[in-house]
Amino acid sequence: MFLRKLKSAAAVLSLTAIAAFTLSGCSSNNDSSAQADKMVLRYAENHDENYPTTKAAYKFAELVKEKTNGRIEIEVYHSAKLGDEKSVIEQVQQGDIDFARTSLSPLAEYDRELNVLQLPYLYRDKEHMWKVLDGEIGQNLLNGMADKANVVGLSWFDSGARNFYDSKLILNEIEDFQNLRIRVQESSLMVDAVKALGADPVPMPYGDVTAALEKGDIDGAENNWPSYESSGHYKNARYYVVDEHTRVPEVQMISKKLWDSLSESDQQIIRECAAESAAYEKAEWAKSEQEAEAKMRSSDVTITELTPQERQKFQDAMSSVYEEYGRNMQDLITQIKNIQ
Ligand code: GTR
Repeated sequence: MFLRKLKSAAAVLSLTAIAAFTLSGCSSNNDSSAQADKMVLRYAENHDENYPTTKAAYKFAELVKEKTNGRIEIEVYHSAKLGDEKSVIEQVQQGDIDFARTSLSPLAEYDRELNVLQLPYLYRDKEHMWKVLDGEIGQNLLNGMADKANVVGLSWFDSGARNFYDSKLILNEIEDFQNLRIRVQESSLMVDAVKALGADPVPMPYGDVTAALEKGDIDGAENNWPSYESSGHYKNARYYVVDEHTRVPEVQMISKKLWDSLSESDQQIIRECAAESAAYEKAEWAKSEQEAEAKMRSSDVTITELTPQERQKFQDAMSSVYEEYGRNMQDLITQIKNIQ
């Protein structure tokens, strides 16, 4: 009910912004029409205000405001104030929310090809992932979102590598996962990946995980260092295994409705600012990843590493995921793996 109210309020706001823009046109630059051209747009982010992706959202808003002389103003709603990721994606698709940053994982439910970028153990390391994202493959997949996911992809953000953690036992080997209730993102690929390890996947929104861990409704979850730390998951799930099973890029996006209504020069500005904010996020990410890891290592969280033999077993267990999600994308997967 609340969400519905929120959605309709959002729709009214966005439509007002678009209407104000459309009615007044965009070619005149005298003061009164610059005022009439003014757009106030909304950007959804699900982390708190100090998280690197949120800082990048603020940077993006600041750059857009600067480059349009204050004509386009973007308000950042962090901490999932506009809803969880799945609902935010749907609101962006409907044009009720103007901009968002979400994980690629839930977005891939609408554009299945994106799953290729989050296949377990796909990249050798961070540099490898960035070569893929910054190259032709990353650009094509970003461009493909407009038709397939009905949102316009603007840029990729870093989100490091994801690791498992739980509250029951130290995770050293694949056998430890048998029947563990592990929360996953609302992503069919992640559901199947966790099943392939012998665990019991529980998809749920990010914002519900802390309470579910506290209540013992789930035994564990998986995420990168900054999310593990900033969400407080570590307070209940004190066993963390550095298995780096996936690297899931974040996506900065704009609603297609809004995009199609913008002038070419505004589109150009938005693209430039998205690229600039992505470079900023990458730097903020690197700092925050190091800090969160150091903080966790100096806390009483028990951190284990996988032996190379065990890592190989995890990788082998993912063959069913590759069969299902890599179907018809064999060439693309090979191309990705071959990028040096
Ligand atoms: C984080 C990501 C969030 C959300 C979360 C999750 O790493 O930044 O947007 O997807 O993971 O696990 O739901």
